Amino acid sequence: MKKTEYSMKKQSVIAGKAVRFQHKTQEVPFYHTEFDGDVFTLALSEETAPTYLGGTFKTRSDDLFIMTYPKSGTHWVSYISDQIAKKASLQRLEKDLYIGGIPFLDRTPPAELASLSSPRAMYSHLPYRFTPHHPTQLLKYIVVARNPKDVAVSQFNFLKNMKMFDFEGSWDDFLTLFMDGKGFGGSYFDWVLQWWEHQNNDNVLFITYEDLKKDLVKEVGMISHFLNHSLSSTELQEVAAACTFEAMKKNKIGAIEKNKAKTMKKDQSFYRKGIIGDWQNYFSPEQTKAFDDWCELNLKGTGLHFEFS
Ligand code: PPS
Repeated sequence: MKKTEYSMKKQSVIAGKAVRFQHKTQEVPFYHTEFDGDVFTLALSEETAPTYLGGTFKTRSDDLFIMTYPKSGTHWVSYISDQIAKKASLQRLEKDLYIGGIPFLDRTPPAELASLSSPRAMYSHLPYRFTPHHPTQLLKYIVVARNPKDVAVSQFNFLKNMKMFDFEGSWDDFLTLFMDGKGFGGSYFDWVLQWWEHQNNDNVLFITYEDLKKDLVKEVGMISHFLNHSLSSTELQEVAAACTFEAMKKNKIGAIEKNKAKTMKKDQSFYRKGIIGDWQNYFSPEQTKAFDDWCELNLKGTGLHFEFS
């Protein structure tokens, strides 16, 4: 495959820095963005990249950002936040590309986000350094992390099954890409550890996919407390019931699932398995050993631990 075969041949410039949008290259064989010589395997658009990579997004003091490395629970926590907001009588505009009333920051034109009423909530895969911050506004961030083995498996299936990404490689090819920091979202550990450093900040709630799976009602309670909405225990149960894997799949939550005949390859659902430990069906013993060593190297001394089953 020639390097430029799938290039959209579009280029824009942010403060003298080149941004290229490419579907596939030999190095990263699925849709990605190049900025200032770095590869960002992010779903930015030509319209949004200058604002987010250029750091010019106009925040509001009551903004909420739901931050995830892709395939870590974005839809889940966005929809939980949306359901909590509804219980707290917050009216948000619902659009086809949103999860409930929550837009995807990375692909939503900044002018559209500026037109939304406060308090806004947005979800994003941007790494810490490109996430909108403000020196005095106490913006809120819910950060969702998932164990990297299940993230890799979930991403592999997503990239293969989404028409837009059209990844044609094998599981072995993908795992090499992922461990090289070229999965969708870039380097997994850079992403997670940069947020983990801020996990004790008052305006950051760091939660895990595995904890959500273990006790959804408890985590819904933590999220609503963080958002300053006091819901009754019945309301918490109702939100949790609306946000199970089965309920979200049945109700086709999110644009990808809603439009799955267009977005996904034949017979695939965005809501694939929704479990902890599917990695065991993909990793060979050698891959498990190499991946465990890689995790140990990256997590050593950080205090961050993951549950893999
Ligand atoms: S994306 O594309 O980055 O927005 O994907 P994201 O939403 O982060 O992650 C998708 C995976 O989360 C699973 N999922 C859930 N698991 C449990 N409960 C609920 N309610 C839920 N909603 C989504 C989804 O099935 C994907 O994981 P896999 O392992 O592929 O099934």
